[in-house]
Amino acid sequence: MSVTQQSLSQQAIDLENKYGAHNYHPLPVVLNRGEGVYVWDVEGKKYYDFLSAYSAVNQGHCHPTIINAMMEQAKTLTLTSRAFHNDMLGQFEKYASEYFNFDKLLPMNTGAEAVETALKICRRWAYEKKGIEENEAEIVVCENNFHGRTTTIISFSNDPVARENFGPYTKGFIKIEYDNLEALKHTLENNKNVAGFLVEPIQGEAGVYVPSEGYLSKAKALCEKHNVLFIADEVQTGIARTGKLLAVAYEEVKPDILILGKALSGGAYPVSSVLANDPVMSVITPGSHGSTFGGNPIAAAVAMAALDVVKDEKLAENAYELGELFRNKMNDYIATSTICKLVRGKGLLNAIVINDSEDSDTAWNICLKLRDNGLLAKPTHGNIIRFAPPLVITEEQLLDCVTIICNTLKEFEA
Ligand code: IF1
Repeated sequence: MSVTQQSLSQQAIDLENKYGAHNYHPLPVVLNRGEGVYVWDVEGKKYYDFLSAYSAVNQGHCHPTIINAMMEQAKTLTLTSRAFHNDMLGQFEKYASEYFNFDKLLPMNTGAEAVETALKICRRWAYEKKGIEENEAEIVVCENNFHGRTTTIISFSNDPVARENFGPYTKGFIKIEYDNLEALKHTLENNKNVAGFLVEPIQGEAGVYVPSEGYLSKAKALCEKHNVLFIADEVQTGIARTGKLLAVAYEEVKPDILILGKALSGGAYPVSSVLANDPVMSVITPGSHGSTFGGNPIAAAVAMAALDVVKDEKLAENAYELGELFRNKMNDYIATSTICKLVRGKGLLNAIVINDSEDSDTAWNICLKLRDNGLLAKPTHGNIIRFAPPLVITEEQLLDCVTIICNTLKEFEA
């Protein structure tokens, strides 16, 4: 890398540092192009993307089907607001409702907005259908959850970095241990005001924490018994990421409320949605909820194309098979490794645990070396590295990536 080339990246980083709020600590790499599983930096170096914009780019960067749908729609009609109808929204609502097998869909833009929407639907349902007294509804959530950044959502986070000095916090949430059915059972039996249980089928931010087999289906059964809505946040796990269209499908669970975002647009545009059947969705009435951009024609066109790609290219099947292969290969390496002790995940949502303290910078340094070796990944919670490539990755590419990862880890072996 020459001095002038190096300064291209540095210039971009300096610009962000000077004029942007410092709400992130990105890996020092500046990207300006993406295609499929690859991204390129401003110096022209090519990388495998093993983050996929936190699982938004499941369909691969700049998928032509999605980009064409977006461009065609952008030339025709971009935004009407919901004050008027547009001819795309209904098509998208029908398409996605049938695709995920629900009666109705409510479109929003970001994951956090969709989570907020689900919480509002759940509370209304509690008062209008379940008969909970006004303002008394409680929603059960899990420790180490990640559902977004709004003031209400961080109110039930237990990440001090995400919460500190953003109070006062919203009331009405009960936090229980994740993957603990006894805790859920106890909470439901002792609180008559519980309206819903909000859960990630795999905890992403917590470090790709996969719950015990049977947890989701038994939690769903407990919710049914106590007339409590099971709300699945599949913003990160959904749309084929974990090897099935939805992660809850592994346990044949049908959520009462399903939250989707990220890959619903293939990363091309902010599109999120909440899906539910009529008895739940009917609590939403004109004026009670909305969004200027939610359900706009571009979002509708993009999301239908993005979901088409998932089916046409069998991305769930690919994620399932290559996920197995990835964990097998990593386990082969781990058998004789001291730096890495564990790989876990489902489909192509995986993480390795680095054998060092949570506050060590080893995982960060490994990610810097991975970058130098042509693969981009990001640590989560100090010593965990998440590996989530676009689901369009081929077996040959995946094996190439396993080689990069193992060769990089070798440099850190004691
Ligand atoms: C950030 C993590 C991923 C999510 C689930 C809702 C949302 C998210 C399960 C909100 C968002 C993101 C946002 C991103 C980091 C990131 C993340 F590391 F924090 F956990 F993906 F792994 N539900 N997840 O994972 O969606 O409003 O962002 O569209 O920096 O906040 P959003």
